[in-house]
Amino acid sequence: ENGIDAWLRYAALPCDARKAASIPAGIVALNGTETSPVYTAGQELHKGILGILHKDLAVTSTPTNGSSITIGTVNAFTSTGGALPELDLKDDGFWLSIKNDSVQIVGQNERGALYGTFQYLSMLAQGNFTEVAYESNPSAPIRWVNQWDNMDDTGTHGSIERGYAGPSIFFAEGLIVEDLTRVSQYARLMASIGLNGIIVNNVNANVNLLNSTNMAGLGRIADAMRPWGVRMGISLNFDSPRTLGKLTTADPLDEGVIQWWGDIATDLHNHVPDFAGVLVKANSESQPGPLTYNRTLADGANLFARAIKPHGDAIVMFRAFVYDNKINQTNWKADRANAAVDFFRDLDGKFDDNVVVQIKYGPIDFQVREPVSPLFGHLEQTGSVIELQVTQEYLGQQCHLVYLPPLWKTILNFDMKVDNKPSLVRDIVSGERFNQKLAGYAAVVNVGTNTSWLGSHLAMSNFYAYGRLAWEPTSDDVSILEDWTRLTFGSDRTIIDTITKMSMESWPAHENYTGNLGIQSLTDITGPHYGPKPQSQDGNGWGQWTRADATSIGMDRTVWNGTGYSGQYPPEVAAMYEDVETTPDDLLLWFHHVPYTQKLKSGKTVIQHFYDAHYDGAAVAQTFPKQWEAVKGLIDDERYDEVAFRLEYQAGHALVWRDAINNFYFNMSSIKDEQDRVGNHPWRIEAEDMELDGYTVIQVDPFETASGFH
Ligand code: BDP
Repeated sequence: ENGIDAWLRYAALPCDARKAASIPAGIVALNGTETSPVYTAGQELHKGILGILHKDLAVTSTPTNGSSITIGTVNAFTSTGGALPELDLKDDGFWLSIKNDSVQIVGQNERGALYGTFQYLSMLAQGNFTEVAYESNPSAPIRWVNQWDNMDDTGTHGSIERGYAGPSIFFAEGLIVEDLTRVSQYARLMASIGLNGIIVNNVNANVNLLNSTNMAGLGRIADAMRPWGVRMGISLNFDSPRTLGKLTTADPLDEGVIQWWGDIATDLHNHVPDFAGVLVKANSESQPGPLTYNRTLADGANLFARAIKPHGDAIVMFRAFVYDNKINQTNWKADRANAAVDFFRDLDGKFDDNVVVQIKYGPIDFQVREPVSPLFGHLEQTGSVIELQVTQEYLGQQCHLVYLPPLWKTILNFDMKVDNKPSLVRDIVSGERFNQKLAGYAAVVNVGTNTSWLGSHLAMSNFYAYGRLAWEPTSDDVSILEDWTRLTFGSDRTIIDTITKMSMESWPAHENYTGNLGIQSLTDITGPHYGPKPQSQDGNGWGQWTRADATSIGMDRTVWNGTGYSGQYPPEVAAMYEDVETTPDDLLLWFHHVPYTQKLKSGKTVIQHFYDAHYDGAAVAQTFPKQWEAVKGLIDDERYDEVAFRLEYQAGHALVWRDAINNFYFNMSSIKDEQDRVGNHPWRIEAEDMELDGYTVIQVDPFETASGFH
């Protein structure tokens, strides 16, 4: 059990359950073309039933009136004489009916039929044989993943920006790898959770992806993913006409540039006829963009939109993550969080109809706690896509267990109250609130060659849940987790209860021991984004800025006295954040600069809350290894040991976090912990008091994380 099949293991049900199960006699997939998703669905069903029930069903493409599982599109069903009820299916939606010895899996399109098949298989794998008859439609048309894979020119495999599971499954030595087995396995995982598109290369894009060898390689990637209904797109580098095309400019209004991108689009379309679209990061973190040529971001987006328009329904995902990392933070009014709305507010209505704006869930960057990006309330004439992050860049990089759906749901369920009308983020990104045809979800996933995909078995629950939530954002985060657990580790109640309890405790615990009250992940911001380094948050353009000094802490983002950020929300929400009294405690320091002695709604002071929360969070992490022991012997040793190792590490690292942050603020504020714990661990055996072989003493940065600080 090395994790390669993730939640698609199709492990055999117990013998009694297998014997009791009644299943139709054969499989009919109403498309015999090997590259079609319906064909794929038939093969997958065969494989799954063989694994789960040890039954070897024949697969044909000829319809039958006898006992069968029939898979196909609405059209294929009706044209072969199949009787269907009145259906109201959206693109990618499906109808699933299980009755006696007849199972019907009907997709609005081929992809939908495949999704319905995976749904059926998920039931079988969980030992669920109930009769059902229902329709299921995705909440939004765009449900994509973003890979941040590099095309490094050297080395055997491409590296992955913020990837923690080894090198790329797509690229090596500046080219697309020959063996795309892992790519098609990845597409299979995506399809099983309803994901329909992928951007394969880093947003910090390498122009060499567009050379002729790689164009052909892109065609091969698309071929590998197409049978799973996954469409491929790429990130583009705005400067390509200059750097690759040797033009003198990349100005989006220049005729030569327009022509150059038009040719590229034609070339792409020739290799990938069902090309999904392009993702563009422009004028951000030193990436080139239209602002360099005094053009608007909309001019930049429309350049690509017009280039791809003649070739099918491909789209431009233009990223709202545009900010100046050289911003001068000594200016009290400067605020990186303002950037997205500042840049995009006036552009609504200026984008072509095949452009969507991809917005990170918070205004900064995937922090452990952020308010919802106010930009979701500003784009009424352009579709919005929410960008989430499965790869745990700031949240322990898969060395810490952090189950993310509770965080995501906090964002998706937030009501922006645009025009005083209910405006939940999930209804904005479904396209419903502003009546947008194109809208949806993107998540930075960054799987690598490691057989566990993400480098950690438990982290895969986040990937699984991402797909499930993009399909249906009101789904319950615990039941998603329970499904995942049953499929990944088995149905034993102890396994389910253990994983559920730890996972549901994990985000609050992580927030507690890393940075609470909206002060964000106090990590090493200019370096690897790993481990505590609160002092790196201020004094540079990348940081989150805590404005901590000897007496007070927090960013004043009010309109009346601060950076004005709270005024970017619709009036009701803005009023809530503007006032320190109505700002929820968990975002207090995001919006307000207050004394360490400020009382919270709990009655505690800010500084005492810091101390207590860090102790509480670390204490929870201490219980994880012990909790995990409950599943020993109930799951395979290989995955048991790998998870145990990580949880043990997390327990230790949570202590490092706790003490580093607490010591840092104790030093800064000189306010003692009421319980006198901070800086006071008489029972601890310090490394320098021990005699150890084979170790050298090194300087640890930041010094608060080092042993012997006191
Ligand atoms: C930050 C990452 C950086 C990405 C950037 C982005 O640290 O590696 O390039 O976001 O999303 O989270 O463009």
